[in-house]
Amino acid sequence: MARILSVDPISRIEGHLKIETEIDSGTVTGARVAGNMYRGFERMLLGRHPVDSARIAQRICGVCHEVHGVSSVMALEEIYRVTPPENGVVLRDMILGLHIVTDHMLHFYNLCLPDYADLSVAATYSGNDTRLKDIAGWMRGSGTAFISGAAEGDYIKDRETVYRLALNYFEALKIRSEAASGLALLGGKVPFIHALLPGGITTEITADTLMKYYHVLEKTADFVNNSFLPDALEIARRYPQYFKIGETYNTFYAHSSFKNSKGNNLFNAGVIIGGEKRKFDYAKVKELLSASFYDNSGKPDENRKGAYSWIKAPRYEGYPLEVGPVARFAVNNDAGFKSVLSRLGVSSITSSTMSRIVARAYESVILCNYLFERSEDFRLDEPTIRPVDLQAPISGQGIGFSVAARGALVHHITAEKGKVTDYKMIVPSTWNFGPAADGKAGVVEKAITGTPVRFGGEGGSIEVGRVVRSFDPCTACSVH
Ligand code: NFE
Repeated sequence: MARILSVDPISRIEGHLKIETEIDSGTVTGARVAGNMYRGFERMLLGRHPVDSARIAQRICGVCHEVHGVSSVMALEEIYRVTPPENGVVLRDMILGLHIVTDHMLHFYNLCLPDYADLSVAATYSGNDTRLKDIAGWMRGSGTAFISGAAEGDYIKDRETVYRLALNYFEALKIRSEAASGLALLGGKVPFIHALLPGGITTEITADTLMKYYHVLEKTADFVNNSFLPDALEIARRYPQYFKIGETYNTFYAHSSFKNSKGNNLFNAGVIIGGEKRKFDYAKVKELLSASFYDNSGKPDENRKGAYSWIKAPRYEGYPLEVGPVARFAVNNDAGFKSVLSRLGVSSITSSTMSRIVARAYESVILCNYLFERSEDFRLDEPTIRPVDLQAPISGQGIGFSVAARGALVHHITAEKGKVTDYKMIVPSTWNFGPAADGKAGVVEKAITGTPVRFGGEGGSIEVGRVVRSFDPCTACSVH
């Protein structure tokens, strides 16, 4: 007989997400994913001067604030009809790229790794390594969830591996914090960069600033190459079954991003449906509301019949699409990622729990390489901004097609005489975590369905947790 397993809220993610699964004979036969909060940023921006949006919209999320600033500023630049000087674009790329790498590190080590490794084993360390002694002492003393409360499951427990992973868990936090100071040097502050304006970046960049950025980039790249990618590959080798678990519709969507000085993109835009690549056409995107707590005009309606989530359901010509690093690689049929997968015995870029985990680590490697090159394009004697009148009573429409760690991001601003009259964001986690619509399950709902469940008591099923967390959920963003 089928049983219902409900986890609310699911831990180690951003925001409040409820996962409800129906399990029959040890397999998930149906799933509902519900965003359980409302933010209202699109409504909050109405009536304000459009320039305010690049500051306010960053507050959507404490994890990926920069991305909302950049997308918003790109939309504003269309309204102002201004193109930033090359230095302004280089700085944005340097900010976005380093942010995405450290966001991927946070996901892998601090949010997702406890699904695979029993880090509490590190509490038993009794050797002479002072760093491990510190970690063991802290774990034994604090009674954290490392020691108790983890869901039942098939975890890595061999000491040497856990010791290494536990060290890297903490090292990742340190590197992320140093990288944040590198981002603050370029963006004025972190979180919530305030140097981002339509026309470029206001920060005064000196040779010293660039050296400091370069220094944190080197440290980050060193960690990514020598720890992050090897650790992600180790998890992939130990859990190969997860290349077959967590598959979505294999429909993908990505924007172009990270141009170099020769005008080539690291990632090109596109949509993949039925294995075919198509040109992305924004007019084909619709947010469906039948299972979301909004009325047909988009106003919040907590009593809507049939609704179960505060997340809307974006569709492209009716198709739910997966976004994120795997989507970026799939749309670009990326040879490097295919070669990484083939060394793991996987013959093509397809959606799965483990392909998402490996994609983030590999993307971090290529982003670091890109950032070394990109920072060379900065010219100390040239401007970083083409200033505009920030109080001008501007009118018009602008759309910022940008990139975030979790996928393609759109900020769409309509303004009339210096006031926002409509603000629409189509956000990565909305694509992945949106509910069912028109009889089609949402992307993550589809991924969870079919998951074999061996463990699954009161704390939830570790297998379902692995599938859900492989998308790096951000409910704060998804409900914006
Ligand atoms: Ni709040 Fe975000 C990213 C955006 S997720 S983390 O990456 O945009 O939708």
